[in-house]
Amino acid sequence: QDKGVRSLSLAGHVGFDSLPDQLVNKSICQGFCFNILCIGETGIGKSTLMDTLFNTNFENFESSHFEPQVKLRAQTYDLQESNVRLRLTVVNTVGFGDQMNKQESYQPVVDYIDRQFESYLQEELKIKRSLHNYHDSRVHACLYFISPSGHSLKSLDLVTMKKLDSKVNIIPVIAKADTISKSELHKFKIKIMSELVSNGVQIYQFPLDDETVAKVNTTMNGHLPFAVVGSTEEVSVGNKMVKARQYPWGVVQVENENHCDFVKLREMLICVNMEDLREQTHTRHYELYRRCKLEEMGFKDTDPECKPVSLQQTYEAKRQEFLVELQKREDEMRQMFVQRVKEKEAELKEAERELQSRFEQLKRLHAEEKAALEEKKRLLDEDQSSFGKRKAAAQLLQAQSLTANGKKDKDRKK
Ligand SMILES: Nc1nc2c(ncn2[C@@H]2O[C@H](COP(=O)(O)OP(=O)(O)OP(=O)(O)O)[C@@H](O)[C@H]2O)c(=O)[nH]1
Ligand SMILES: [Mg+2]
Repeated sequence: QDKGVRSLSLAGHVGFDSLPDQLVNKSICQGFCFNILCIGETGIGKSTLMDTLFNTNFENFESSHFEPQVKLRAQTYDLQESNVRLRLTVVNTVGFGDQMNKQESYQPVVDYIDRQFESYLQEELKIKRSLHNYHDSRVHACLYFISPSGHSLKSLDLVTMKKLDSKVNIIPVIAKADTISKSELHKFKIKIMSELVSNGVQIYQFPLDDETVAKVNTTMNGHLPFAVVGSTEEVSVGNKMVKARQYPWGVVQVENENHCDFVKLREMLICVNMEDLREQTHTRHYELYRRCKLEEMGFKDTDPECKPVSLQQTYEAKRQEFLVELQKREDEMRQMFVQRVKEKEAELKEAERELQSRFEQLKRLHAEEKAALEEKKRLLDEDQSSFGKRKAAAQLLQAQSLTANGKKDKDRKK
């Protein structure tokens, strides 16, 4: 008992003993929401079991074995039983186990579950939140359908359940349990449980903290995984019509506990532990997701010296950190810019120098060529003038010889 708090007895009726009833009325008024995820290979009996469990006909789409990747199909229904309204979402895997690669099978399932947590978290973080009329799509129960091989779990089963056990309440069921003999089934159940334990897979345990159901839950924990049979077909047994599967050699009654564990599953999933499944989803699985997500974003409850840190402080610290980082980046960019300008300048200078030297070289070449040409011209001029002189001398000589010959002729005639 708290210090400073005293217990008093009441002298007469006050009325707060109606609080539980107020709670019940409010809940009934609000209605309930429950989301089931069925994981299992194509054609293992997921849809049939859901129809059998809820005594209705959900829309069923048969899938092919040739889906390129696993998809999740979610459908939501409003159901009512007496005055209680239930918004039920059934999510089915489509094409699960038909992929070559195991990761391709389980990853879409993991992503789906995380997406539902994420959208709840986003709603919670809003300034104007409306969680009271928010459609909560977080998965409350995951029925994992094990194929009735009688042998052992497939590695895909183990890997998938291991990936999911911290995110969702896993309830393993052996599907189509009418296809396996009683003694084989017994051994198969033991084998499955020991494989789950040795691989550290945590499946959902029916809770024992509520005294009123502790006994039945303890017994039921010992019957896991439930071996189920689904059928919406009615067969007459004695003078009653019962859900059953009829074979040439006999009838398997769905709701007969000597035939299978269907009734146990319905009791545990719907009648006894639905609220616990909802609660565990919120307080365990969602809480873990939320914590990891907020820590990833840098929020903490305490500083390194274990003193409490408020959201405001964390925000301020983050903001400061961000500003410092921004300043650093800006400086870096400025420096880089200066460096680049310098480099470019040096490049340009180098190019200029190169051009200048090319120009000088060309000028020199040109001058040399010019000088050579001038020399040639001079030589030519010289040649020309000496030729002229020689020509004049020759003409003179010719003229002289002509006059001399003329004289001789005259002399001869004479
Ligand atoms: N023997 C036996 N057959 C079953 C059982 N449940 C369903 N089936 C049959 O298995 C076939 C497939 O059942 P569905 O319920 O459509 O299987 P599903 O897993 O929903 O299939 P997909 O949605 O296509 O992946 C049908 O022919 C059912 O009649 C069962 O408990 N035992
Ligand atoms: Mg189906």
